[in-house]
Amino acid sequence: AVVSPWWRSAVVYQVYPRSFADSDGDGVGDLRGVTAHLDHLVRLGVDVVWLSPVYRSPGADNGYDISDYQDVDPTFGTLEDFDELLAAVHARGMTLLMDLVVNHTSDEHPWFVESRSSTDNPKRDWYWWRPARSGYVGGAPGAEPTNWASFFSGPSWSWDEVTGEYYLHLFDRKQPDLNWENPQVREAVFAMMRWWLDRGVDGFRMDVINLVSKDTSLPDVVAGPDGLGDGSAHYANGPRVHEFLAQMHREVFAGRSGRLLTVGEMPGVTWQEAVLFTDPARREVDMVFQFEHVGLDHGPGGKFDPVPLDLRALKESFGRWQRELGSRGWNSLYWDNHDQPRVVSRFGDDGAFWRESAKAWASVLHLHRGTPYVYQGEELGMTNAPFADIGAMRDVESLNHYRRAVAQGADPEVVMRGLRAMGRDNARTPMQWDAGPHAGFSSGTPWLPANPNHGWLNAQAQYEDPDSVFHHYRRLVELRHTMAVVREGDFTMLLPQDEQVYAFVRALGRERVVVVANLGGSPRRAEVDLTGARLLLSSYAVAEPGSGPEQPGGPLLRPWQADVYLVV
Ligand code: TEU
Repeated sequence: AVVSPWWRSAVVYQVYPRSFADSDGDGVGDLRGVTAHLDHLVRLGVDVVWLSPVYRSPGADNGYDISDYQDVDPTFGTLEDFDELLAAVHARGMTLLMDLVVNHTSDEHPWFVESRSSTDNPKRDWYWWRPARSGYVGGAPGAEPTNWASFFSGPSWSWDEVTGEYYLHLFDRKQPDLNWENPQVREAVFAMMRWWLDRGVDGFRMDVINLVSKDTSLPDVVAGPDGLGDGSAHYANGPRVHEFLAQMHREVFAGRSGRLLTVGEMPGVTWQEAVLFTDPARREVDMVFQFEHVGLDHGPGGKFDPVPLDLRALKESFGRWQRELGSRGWNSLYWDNHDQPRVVSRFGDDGAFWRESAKAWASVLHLHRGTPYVYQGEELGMTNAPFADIGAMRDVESLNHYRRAVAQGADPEVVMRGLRAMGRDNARTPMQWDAGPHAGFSSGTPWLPANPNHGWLNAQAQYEDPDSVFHHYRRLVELRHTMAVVREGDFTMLLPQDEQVYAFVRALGRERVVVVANLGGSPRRAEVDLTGARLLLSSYAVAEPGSGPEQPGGPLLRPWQADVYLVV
């Protein structure tokens, strides 16, 4: 029999160090803070820690703009602090993934400083430099070499006075894209990766790694009213991306042993591409981290113009990924991360049914096939934060969007509504450890204020409450660790057309796990045959007559009732 890789039974916990725990009172989380709180992760039972970037960085995108890949930013500590954290993670039987941000660097990285210095600098070709469009004056509107919009608003090219050319940045202007066509760039990246693995890290979460191969002819795209369009057809899953990842595998990972893990974060990846990226025989990455489901509530005006989630669309999407990656590839499972609003606010009910809806979404996610990710605070049911106005926000994506939308005539209150619902700062407020000042995150003034609900929503309170969201997540992790059917079982979606019930079956041999979840605030009958089923886990502490498996026509589920059953 084929032995499945260790990570098929693993759960990943994402730490966003800036907001996790501050050990020195400067208001910013740090590595010693993470080390001091590892026992929280042990209690939860997770296996892998993914650490968002801690490298040296000017902080234009909270560390996703790196100026030195082989050092720790002083706000987070030192390399010695890092080594201590890594040893402490290993001592607890967990592994640690670094965040690998190599589609772009900071504009303050020495490579870019050199590259921008002259057109004949040896590193000129390490980035994407192009002259102004012919017939245009450099720097004038419309002179950009392509009309691709940046992910963070405005054009994806910035004019550089020094040499009179444009450079490409798919994200902020302080995040110039590396030119992976140049073999020296790839060698430099691979050498840096080997350096971290030699230091003892266990793998990488690879930031936007499917954007590294661009169509070198850089074609224009159909543009909107502002003259810019979505260029992703020419840089997402580009012509050489599989070749680059296979080379990375050979030069960085081949021949190494241990519990290694590689995760490709891939906006715009399709399941067809994902099969190629994660088919073990192709030796590219172990799993993809895809975006289809977190785009389903984006409206006609994009992510900051959200529409209500259509549950049938979510089931169609998740069902297709389950089916198509069934035997050949592997997917990540997530609702939250540092780029997404909090799931309980976004898709659940962070008021009356806060507890039940947080648990319901957790159960649905964790019992799919794939590797579940828990983003710090999600295991407590942390919610979106109340941002009074744009002045209270810090995220570059939100600030750029606000500035540009308002400059183009949008109503500031309407723009704020979109940002309050979807802005990334929602996920970046301090981790809520206890009911004390600043939620126990810092003795100083946090860089982003703690959510005022930390008085009742915090880890300390939840450890002591057996019915808490925290203990629900802990039980879900335990189910994955102890039940082969959760790890490996086949997946069948039930009731695909139901607008409020999410139900499915996992099957392995004679064992079946059935999940029946009412993802809405009104009672709902689920027409699922549960004869002989035994309840393993529910979003409600106490059963109610009629809502259980004994009902012949299926249970009448209470609002946000999500039950996990075992049938043997
Ligand atoms: O994000 C990649 C990405 O495509 C989106 O999640 C993006 O951040 C946003 O949602 C656009 O609307 C990764 C990182 O996770 C993110 O924090 C970085 O800002 C980005 O790459 C650039 O490094």
